[in-house]
Amino acid sequence: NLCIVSASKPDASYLQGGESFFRSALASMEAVYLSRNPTAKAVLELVQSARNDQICYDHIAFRTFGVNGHGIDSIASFFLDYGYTQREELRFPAKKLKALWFSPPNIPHPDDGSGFSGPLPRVFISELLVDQMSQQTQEIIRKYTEISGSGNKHAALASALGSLTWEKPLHSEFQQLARESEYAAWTLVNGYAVNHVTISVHQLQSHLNNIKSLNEFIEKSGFRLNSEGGFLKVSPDGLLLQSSTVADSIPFCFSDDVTESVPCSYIEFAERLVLLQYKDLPDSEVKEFHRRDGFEVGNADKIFESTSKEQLTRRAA
Ligand code: OOG
Ligand code: NI
Repeated sequence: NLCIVSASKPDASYLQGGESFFRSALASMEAVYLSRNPTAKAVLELVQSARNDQICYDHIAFRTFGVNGHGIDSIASFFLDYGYTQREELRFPAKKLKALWFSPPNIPHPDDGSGFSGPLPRVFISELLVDQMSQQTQEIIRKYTEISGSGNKHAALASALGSLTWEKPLHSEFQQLARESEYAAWTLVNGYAVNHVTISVHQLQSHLNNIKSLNEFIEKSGFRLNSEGGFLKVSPDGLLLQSSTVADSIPFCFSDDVTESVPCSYIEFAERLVLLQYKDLPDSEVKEFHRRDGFEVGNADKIFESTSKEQLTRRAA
């Protein structure tokens, strides 16, 4: 039936022809991320070297300004065009944020692929509820999103290039945003840059394939974990375990020539345990879909703090 076929949503076969393009775009986003975030790069190398291991990404995350088409949709459209499916919404009223996550198309992947050559990751995209900010903060955000013109239509390109779609702000504008929402200040200077990638802990082959060992290993190696609500974040059902490093920071030259160090990105770790109904499956038969899927508001709320001043300036324990 032609009608149904033409109206149907892009599926795995739609991705196939464009798959290598899609994966190279992700690889460019990752290259920008690794070049700006020495901790993320070093952690990936260390975890990989533990047993010449391949690393699967559980998810990749972006932040946006929820105003005039610059919100979640701006970067989500790229993933939707390549076969991703929109899933649940998460709300963070105190932080004035909302988020959506997207699951990847179900396509065969090479067994030996690491990073973005392996299984495609979930995507987690959040947006600042700009309307709920103070007048002063809204004006700054609207100024930069407006001068970016159609920048919101090219969010994925901006992320792959490592460019902002708007001009650099004044230092005082960054400070105004930071006082009210550290998320807003982060987004103003990082734009569509990858906020973090997340290592899929249970998919590691080494002894680091449980999050407690991995956390110990990360700390022993001299990296700092986000301590908000405890190093380990556990979902109420006990099946989604997450932790993250404290973000790196990078000198940023504001448009008034003030240079100050600003937070950039971090790396996260997620272990998804096998769902109760599959608990008797032999280990060798457990696939990703037998495990806890999705995200958890309580975990995410604390992981957002990985770029906060409080975490960045925390004294090493
Ligand atoms: C996202 C924080 C939440 C998760 O996996 O729940 C998150 C952010 O910092 O932008 O990554
Ligand atoms: Ni995350």
